[in-house]
Amino acid sequence: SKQYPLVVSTWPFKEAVRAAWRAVDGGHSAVDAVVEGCSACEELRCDGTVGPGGSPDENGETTIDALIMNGVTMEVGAVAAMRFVKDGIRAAKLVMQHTKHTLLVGEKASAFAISMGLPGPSNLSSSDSISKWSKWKENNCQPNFWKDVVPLDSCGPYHAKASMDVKEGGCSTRNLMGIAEPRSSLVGPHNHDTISMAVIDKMGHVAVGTSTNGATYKIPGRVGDGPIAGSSAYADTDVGACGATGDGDVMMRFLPCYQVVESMRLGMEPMLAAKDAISRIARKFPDFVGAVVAVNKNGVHAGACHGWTFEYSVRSPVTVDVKVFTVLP
Ligand code: SD4
Repeated sequence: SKQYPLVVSTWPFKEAVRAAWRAVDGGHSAVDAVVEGCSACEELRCDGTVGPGGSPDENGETTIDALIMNGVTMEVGAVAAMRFVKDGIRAAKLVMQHTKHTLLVGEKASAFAISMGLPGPSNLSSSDSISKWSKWKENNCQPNFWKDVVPLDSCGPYHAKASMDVKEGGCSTRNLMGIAEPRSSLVGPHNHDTISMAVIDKMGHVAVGTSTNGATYKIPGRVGDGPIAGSSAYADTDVGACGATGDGDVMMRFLPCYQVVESMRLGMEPMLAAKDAISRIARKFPDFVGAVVAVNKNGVHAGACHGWTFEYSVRSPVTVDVKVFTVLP
């Protein structure tokens, strides 16, 4: 039997699910409901890792990765490492709606978003992100994302690698435009919680979206799985949808959400498809931390995870308010 409209989201992001539910239950499209849901998380700064003021990079800056996908048309819009604009999912939607591109990055993504009417430029740092970053620096910037580069000084290894980084007093460098920017030392760990949301609307149309600050203390310029279609999310109205969260650097090598949807297309139940996608990654990277939530076009859902306990949220005609499901590794 069909159980939609339906909203499924990574983590217990109940307010976000409620916002998407209000939209889809009110007759709005799956795409619009995804925008409402993810943008609620951005405004609430879910877990301090979505929207403004979340997970700082190793320079202390918060940036945004976001994606939206329409499972009817297979159109995708995404922004990566977007600076100075807080509305990630809305920026992704503008890319999908108004351009023939799929992915815009960095300050050019910010300029696009602002030119299309989103607020900005604004500082995405908060007192939380600044104090988190300061503590991390006091703790010698451990853990970090470097494999084998040794810091030459307190400003980190970039200076040994990139001669265009002109060091200034007080740990700052000049960017490629010759503008001074602050520069910290080393890099960071696995502290992440992404909203990845799937919606089936009353027409049975499927859409997905993702919004995240990416990995905490990432190397500036790092783009995770968030804005990559098939990795953090994927949707095909003929089959279903998938959302992912976790160690994006590893997960994006496997396109787990594409894998989930394609497995379901071949007849796998959501549970098996989710477990299979996770185990493909775990076989190569036994230490990775991550999860996927799968939903088929009838609204049957399941999660799978590795390295942590995962929770996902569901609202459908058969749930009372938002129901949170716990998935053990
Ligand atoms: C990333 N996948 O940028 C994101 C972070 C995340 O749960 O999902 N955290 O790697």
